[in-house]
Amino acid sequence: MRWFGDQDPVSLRDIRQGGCTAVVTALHHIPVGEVWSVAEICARKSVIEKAGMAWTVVESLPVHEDLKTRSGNYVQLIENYKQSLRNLAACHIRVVTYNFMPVLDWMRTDPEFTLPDGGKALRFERIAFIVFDLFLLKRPDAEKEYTQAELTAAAARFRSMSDAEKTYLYNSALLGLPGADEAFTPAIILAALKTYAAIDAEQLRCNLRAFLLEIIPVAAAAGIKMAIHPDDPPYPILGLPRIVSTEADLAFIAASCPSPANGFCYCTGSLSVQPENNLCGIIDRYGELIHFVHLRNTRKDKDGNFHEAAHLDGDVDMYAVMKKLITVMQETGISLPLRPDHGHQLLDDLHKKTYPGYSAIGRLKGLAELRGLELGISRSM
Ligand code: DNO
Repeated sequence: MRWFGDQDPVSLRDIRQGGCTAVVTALHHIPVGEVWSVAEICARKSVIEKAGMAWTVVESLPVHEDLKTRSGNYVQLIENYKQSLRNLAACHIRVVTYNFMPVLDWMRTDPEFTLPDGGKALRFERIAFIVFDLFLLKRPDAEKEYTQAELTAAAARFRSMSDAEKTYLYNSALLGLPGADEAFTPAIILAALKTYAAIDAEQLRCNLRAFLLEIIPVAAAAGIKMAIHPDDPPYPILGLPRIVSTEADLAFIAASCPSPANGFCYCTGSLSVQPENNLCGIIDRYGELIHFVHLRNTRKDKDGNFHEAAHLDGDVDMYAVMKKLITVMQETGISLPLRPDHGHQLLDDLHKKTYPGYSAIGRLKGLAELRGLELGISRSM
């Protein structure tokens, strides 16, 4: 399971009681772009080991915006990134997750969508997102990206919303901004978006390729496998290009710097929202480059809305995915680190404030279901 460090309301003891043998974490207190020193990495590692588990995967070693835009201080930032990789390797950490999403990480419009059983899930509602874009953020020219029917529906929705609902939507949409505890004003966000004014998908791809050509050889030499996380949701938003959304994107990344170290975080929740992605086909074609697995389910509708469904429910055929992953593990002889990605807020979770998606009980339910599925399939193969 993922652990956010000492300030995470879900403790290492909770995680261990869930049956985990390892945690996925990051040095969230170190500002993005600074080197992760051996001392800091070792300190975190020993806290986890004292709790009876191992630190096997970094999620994430964040990529500074200047590296994505290849501007400002990017030359030094690349050196820092390489040094962090070497330091992680010196501490025997072998898998590093990262993403290349401009400005934002994930995006939802409602982190407390109530399910029929009273549990809560993360949801993306397209019209609410358009309301955020047009009327709360007031992004210049945003209306050009939506259909007339969507614009009309968004205007009607905005008129019907109370001030409290508007504030809730605004805050929800910004939860996926790195450092989201800070107060992000529309002016700050619009300024960040503006840094991509001259960067289209093609340019961002070139920047990613340049980044890979620099860091992958260092990772490979140090014995680290890099795992790029797909875009969530997997399409452009707020006028920003997104280039890790489809299988074609994965093919571009793999071909940009061919190396076993240049791999993927296979996130079923993110990839499944793009209807063109064939999740089992991706494992067939890229199984050997999958270094880390996020298992999460989604339920989407024809209007572009989706919510996070229970791990064995939803549009992802988790049985088929798990079977393919087990086959890859048997063929390669490598046990892939796998975690339940997100979970509903259930039972006592409903009275606690955790990182959105990272409740204790909801994730444990997902983990238990996934482990049962894995054991059942592998015993029968
Ligand atoms: C959300 C996560 C992402 C992921 C990063 C990886 O819950 O899946 O924030 O950690 O995109 O860099």
